[in-house]
Order: sequence, then structure tokens, then C-alpha cells
Amino acid sequence: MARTSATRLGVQTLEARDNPAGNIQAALEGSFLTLFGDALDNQVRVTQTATAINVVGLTGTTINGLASVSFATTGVNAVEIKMEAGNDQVILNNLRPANDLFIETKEGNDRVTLNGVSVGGNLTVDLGQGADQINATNLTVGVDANIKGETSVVAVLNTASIGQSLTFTGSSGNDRLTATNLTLGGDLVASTDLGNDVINITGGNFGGGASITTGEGNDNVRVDGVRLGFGVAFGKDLAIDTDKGDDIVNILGTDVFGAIFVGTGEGADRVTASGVTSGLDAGFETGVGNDTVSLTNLSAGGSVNVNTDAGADRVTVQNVSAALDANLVGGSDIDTLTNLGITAGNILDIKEFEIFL
Ligand SMILES: [Ca+2]
Ligand SMILES: [Ca+2]
Repeated sequence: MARTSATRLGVQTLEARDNPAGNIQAALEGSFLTLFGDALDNQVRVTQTATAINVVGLTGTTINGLASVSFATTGVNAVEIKMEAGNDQVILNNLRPANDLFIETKEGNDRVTLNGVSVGGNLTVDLGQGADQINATNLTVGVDANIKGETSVVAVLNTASIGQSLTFTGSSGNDRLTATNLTLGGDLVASTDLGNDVINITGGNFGGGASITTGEGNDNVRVDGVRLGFGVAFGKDLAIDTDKGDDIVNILGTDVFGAIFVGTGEGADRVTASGVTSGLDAGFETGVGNDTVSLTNLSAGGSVNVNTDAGADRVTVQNVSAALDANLVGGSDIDTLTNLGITAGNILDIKEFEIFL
């Protein structure tokens, strides 16, 4: 094999760039607003007032080659924002499209901030690859909201009202959904795949149910102060599946119209349910590993089922009632049951525990 001569790399002088933060093409055609960024780090703030939409470039980003652009309008029908690659930042203040709002940020570590945004139709936020984040405060969506990323996504929703369902889709990185005061007409569907993921729902009313699937990794799921499944249509159940890893699940002060199912897979898991009602069954399966299950002030319209599988597990029950059966199964190895009170309308079956406190 012939030896190739080393290539001498010349040092080139970087050309001065007018727009290191790129340019965004903004247009309002009829009542359709579009913002198209480029491959650079685009940063933009859009503010809707009673008579205009103001589009301001931040930190050097230009809008149609200018520092800012203003469209005189009393409203928009739909908005499409595509920022392409780069570490982009999109801030939307009081934007109120009558129909859909679509945001796509692709590669790069992107930030999307929604302040007082009200979407008549569907909200889609597709953050693409990168360590992305969306923060929304006082968000209103008429139909569905769909937030997704392809590497890791952090979503912080502070007071959000969504007409139908919220879908949060993470990926192999560490994803986080923190929602405070979340009102849904339909379901919450959160799936975060691999990684150490956090789902934290504090205060809410879901007309539908919730499906939370966090994949392998050490995950932390907390559902606190939520009324769930009491709407007319949609799902009625709360289902949490954290798969392998050392997972923590807390269900606190929550009422579920349908059933509750928690499965934490392999790993040393900790599951707590306190101040919880289930209209149907309440089931907790913690898989192989040394797990801890604590059920306090829990009532189920159906059966209560606990199975901690292999491992030295610890189960505590206090003021737990099942309208039908109650089944507590410790699985193999030396398991400990602290029984401070559990009742069943039909059969109470406790087995495979070796230590009773
Ligand atoms: Ca860009
Ligand atoms: Ca991205």
C-alpha cells in the first residue's frame, strides 16, 4: 500500500460574517404566519398584541435581514415555525392562533418558551435531536398537544389547559416532564424510553386516563393531587410502567375513575400510594429486586393486588380497603410485611412473606 504524503493544512482566515446568529424569514400570508430559520443559532421573540405581531431577533439574529419585523394584524389562523439545525431559541408571548401552532427545531440544543399562548387547534412541538427544553406558562390548547424530542427533552408546563390529550415523547436520553396544574379533556400519554426519566404531575384534572411508560433506567414518577378519568370519553385508568432500573413511583392524593396499575420491572424499586382511590382494581408489581411498597389510605372499588416478586422486599399496608379481594404476594426470598390494616370485601390472601412486623 502506497504511503500517502501528509497533506499540509493551511490556516484560512475566517471570513467575517454579518449574521453569526443567522436570519429568519418571517411572512404573514393571509392569516398564516411562518418563521423559517437557518442552520445557525436562531433566536427570536414573537409577541402578539391587539393590532400586530412583532417578531424580534435576539442576540444578533435578524428577521428578513432586519433587527425586527412587525405585521399589522388583529389575529392569525395558523403558525408554522421551523428553525432548522443550530441551538435555537423561540419565545412566543401571547400568541393566539385560531387553529394550529407547529414548531420544529431539529438538531441542536433548543429552547422553546410559551408565555400565555392560546392555540385553537393542535399544538405540535418537535424538538428533534439535542438536549432540548420547552417551558410553557398559562398555556391553552383547543385540541391535542404533542411534545417530542429525539435525544432528551425537558418540558415544564406551569398551568396548562388542553382540550383533548397531551402526548409527551422522549427518547434515549434523560427526559423530564414537570406539569403543575394540568387540565386535560382527554388522556396523558407519556413515553420516555431509555434514560433516567422524571415524570412529575402536581395538581390536575384529566377527563381521560394516563399512560406513563419510562423504559429502562432509574426513573422517578410522581402523580400528586390529580383527579383522573372522570370525563365522558377517553381512558379511565392510571397505568405506570417504569421497566428495568431502580425506580421510584409516588401516587399521592389522587382519585382514579378506572383502575390503577403500577409495574416497576427489575431493580430495587420504591412504590408509594397514599390517599388514593381507584374505581376498579389497584395493582402493584415490582419485579425482581429488593423493593419497597407502601400503601396508606388506599381504597379500591375492585381488588388490591401487590406482587413484589423475587428479592428481599418490604411491604407496608395501612388503612387499605378492597371492595373485592386483597392479594399480597411477597415472592421468593425473605420478605417483610408490616400490616397496619387491610380489609377485603371478599378474600384477603397474604402469602410468601416470612417476617411480620
Ligand atoms: Ca437554526
Ligand atoms: Ca433539537
